[in-house]
Amino acid sequence: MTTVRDVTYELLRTHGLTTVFGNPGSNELPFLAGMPEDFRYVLGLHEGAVLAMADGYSQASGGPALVNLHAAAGTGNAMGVLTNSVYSHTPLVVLAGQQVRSTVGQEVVLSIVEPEALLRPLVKWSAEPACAEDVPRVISQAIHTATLPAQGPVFVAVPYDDWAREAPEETAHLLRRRTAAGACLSGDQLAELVTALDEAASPVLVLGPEVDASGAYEDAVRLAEALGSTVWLSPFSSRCSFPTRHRAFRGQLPSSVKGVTEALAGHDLILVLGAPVFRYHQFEPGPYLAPGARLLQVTGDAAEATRAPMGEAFVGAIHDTVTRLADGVTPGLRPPLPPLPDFPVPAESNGRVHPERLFADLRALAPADTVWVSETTSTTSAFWAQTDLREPGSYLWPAAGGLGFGLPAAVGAQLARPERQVVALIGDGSANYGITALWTAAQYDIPVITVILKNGTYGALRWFAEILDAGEVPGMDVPDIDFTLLARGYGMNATSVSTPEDFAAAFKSALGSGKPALIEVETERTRP
Ligand code: TZD
Ligand code: CA
Repeated sequence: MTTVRDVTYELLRTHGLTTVFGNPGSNELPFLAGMPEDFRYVLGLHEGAVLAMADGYSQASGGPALVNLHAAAGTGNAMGVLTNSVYSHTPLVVLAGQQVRSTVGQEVVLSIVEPEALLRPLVKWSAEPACAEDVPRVISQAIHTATLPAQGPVFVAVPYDDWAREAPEETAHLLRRRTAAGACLSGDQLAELVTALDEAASPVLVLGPEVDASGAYEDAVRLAEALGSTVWLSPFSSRCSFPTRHRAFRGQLPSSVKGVTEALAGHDLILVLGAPVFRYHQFEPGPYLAPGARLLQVTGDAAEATRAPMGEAFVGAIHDTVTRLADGVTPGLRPPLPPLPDFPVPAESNGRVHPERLFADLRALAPADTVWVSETTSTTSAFWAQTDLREPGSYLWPAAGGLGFGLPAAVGAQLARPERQVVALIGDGSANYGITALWTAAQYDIPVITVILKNGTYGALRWFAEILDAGEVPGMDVPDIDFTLLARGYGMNATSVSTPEDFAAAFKSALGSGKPALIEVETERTRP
């Protein structure tokens, strides 16, 4: 007899979903028991870490990732970091174990009440199959829904007595199903964009995470060079879609209305590719656009197009659009841009390492194709000033600012990309939300290097409190945490340093070891 479970594993296999990120409970045991040998189960000790590991894995691999969580409690634990997956458009297929079908209505212990509602509005789609026979089809639907544009997380709750039921023969069709999306801009739409770009006196590109995620990074460089335009990353961009030392690169846009408008002043045409318009954060009102500026947005996500407060939006595949624009615009209309100035000289380190110095040193110490996963909130300016990212897929950041992403996402990214070194840059506040992922890295021997920037405080919040003129605020500091003890407790090598020289030695030794390692660095306080 072929069971619902047999067909489901076969289905997961056909979609390449043979890595399961999970944390188990009784409801999940019938699915997990006797997992086929070609599957690998990656255990995380807290569901936030499980989900963020899967997210990092998915973003680094470019494909969907499978998550298995326990009932409502385990699923709920993952919700905080799931806020990021929504805005990074990460195709996560989250399965949770539901209680025995006939008992759910009684709300027996571990039943998920209203499973469709549990993760709303974060998931793109959620379901509990209407009967056991429909489980494989619903999971198939979930995978296709997560991976068709605009990609995003989905949720399915499966009653645990369903797995052993006989699968109807017709479910075999699911194994051969495919779905494909082809919505590219029409020739007329593209011509309109090309004309606008050619006729603009001073166009500027604003690139969002979708450019890097869709594989359009190199074409974005071609487009910028053909246009002779400058390039910004969109505010709060969760990926880096352009080489940061290219002469066209101007950095990441600030996150307030006023800041964005000022940064883009003087451009008559703003072309936003693969980003919302805009992901503002800091409330600093002002005009959305400078007088005379025209804003055109291209995005693969219709919701990003419709909710923007200004501009003209086109909804279509980003990679295709960037390629055709790079081919279509008239090159050489504008004078070449001057080269970038040298890196700024980092501030002095006195007794503690200044973040600018740390990032400058890392630029020299780490391989050029390092994948940086950053969750260190008061050091963003220092990072962009000192960093030299020159490859696609070099940077991940929590897309909704939900902390607890960075440390586990780096573990997942390193698992997905063993050929590239992954370095996590994590604040001593942020580290605690996802700290248990150190154990997974150690147990599965995933050689990620975690650098903890220890300034003893929630630095970004201190800065924000000043901006809001909030006066004294409780709960701003996080003194007396020894991350080397925590890391060793989870089975990982760890060192603590307070000078650039000791950091360099520790980092080289971590790189050479091929083992996961944590380096705690006593850092100076700075502003975002
Ligand atoms: N909880 C969660 C899950 N996400 C959040 N974004 C916050 C709380 C609030 N928060 C921020 O937005 S930044 C920040 C907090 C607590 C401080 C992080 O401190 P850090 O980094 O040590 O990681 P810095 O460089 O000292 O700011
Ligand atoms: Ca801190």
